[in-house]
Amino acid sequence: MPIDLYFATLSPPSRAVLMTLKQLKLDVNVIDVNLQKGEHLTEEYLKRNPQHTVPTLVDDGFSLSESRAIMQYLVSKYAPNSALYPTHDLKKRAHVDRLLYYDMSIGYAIRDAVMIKVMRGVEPHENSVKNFKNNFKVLDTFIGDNKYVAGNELTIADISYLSTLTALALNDYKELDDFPNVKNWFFRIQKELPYFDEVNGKIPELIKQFAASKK
Ligand SMILES: N[C@@H](CCC(=O)N[C@@H](CS)C(=O)NCC(=O)O)C(=O)O
Repeated sequence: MPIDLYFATLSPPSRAVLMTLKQLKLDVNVIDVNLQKGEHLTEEYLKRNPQHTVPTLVDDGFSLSESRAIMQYLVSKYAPNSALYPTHDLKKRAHVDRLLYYDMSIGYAIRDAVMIKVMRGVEPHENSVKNFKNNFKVLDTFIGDNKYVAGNELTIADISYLSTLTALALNDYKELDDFPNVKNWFFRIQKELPYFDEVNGKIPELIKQFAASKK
């Protein structure tokens, strides 16, 4: 039975899950959900995911939301203890988990300091800008000289952060200039992933179109 993924292209968490499925070379049935048309608010969708968010995964009748939980589930089930999510090594796994949680802070920081202009038409509050800088400074420190976010091997944390950071395409990634480790990692690692462009290649254009449509 193929895995169903309820998905929206502009949604970074949706793309993080799709990249994880591709990294694991799993067959997936991608179902586009049009959020503008409210397709995530139907009775049928809410039964699947009361949070009414994308992504939602349905695997063999098991329905799951929250992209990071989905990525953890997929690797734990289909590639247990792979470097991608080292399920049997408590400390390594805890470090990946920590980074996945921190990615949520990064996502909110981007939303409040960058996307707010597009979504609400207002300038970001100075505290949001400060918070953005503080969060990215921490991420820059986490990455340091590492090849990947969590160390020497690709993990689902890389995939999650890569996707989260694509929102910065809105301003051609100029915010990354102050965070050289993040910038270097972001542009280097995406080239290593053969599916990155297929999943994310159109985002810079789409995100700018979306911003223009909100003006
Ligand atoms: N923390 C969630 C966030 C999911 C989320 O907020 N998705 C947005 C699109 S990026 C969505 O579905 N919004 C519609 C809604 O909340 O009704 C995850 O990582 O899956």
